[in-house]
Amino acid sequence: MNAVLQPRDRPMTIPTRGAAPASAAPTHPGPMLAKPPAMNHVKMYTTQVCPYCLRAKALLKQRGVEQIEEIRIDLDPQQRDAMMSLTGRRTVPQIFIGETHVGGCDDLIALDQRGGLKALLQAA
Ligand SMILES: N[C@@H](CCC(=O)N[C@@H](CS)C(=O)NCC(=O)O)C(=O)O
Repeated sequence: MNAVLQPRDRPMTIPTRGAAPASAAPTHPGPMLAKPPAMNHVKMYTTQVCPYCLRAKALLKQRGVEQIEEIRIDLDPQQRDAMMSLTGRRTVPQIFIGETHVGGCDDLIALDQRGGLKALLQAA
């Protein structure tokens, strides 16, 4: 029995190294370009001269917070009253992350040390 050799019906393609065609480019950004997760809004009642406020802001910045809504109660007595009725406290800073009243600088540091700050900063 003779074997019948069939001609190839289409040219054989040989994979080559080098640049992939543009159509093969990925349509999603790589991990380096991925958007960071959204963060909860941070609001802080402060005064101009306040080492605890500076400490709290520095810690929040270290944890990735880029924007803090700062309410200067030394410039606005009505905001001081609002802060006291919202928090029951008279010292600054008073820090809110999203809807949560964290408290002052010591409370923020304690929350961070028990591992809760990052989670609270992550928007739901
Ligand atoms: N333990 C508080 C201390 C805050 C504090 O003493 N803040 C000062 C300003 S740096 C303040 O508000 N002093 C005014 C007062 O005691 O009435 C914290 O960690 O936030």
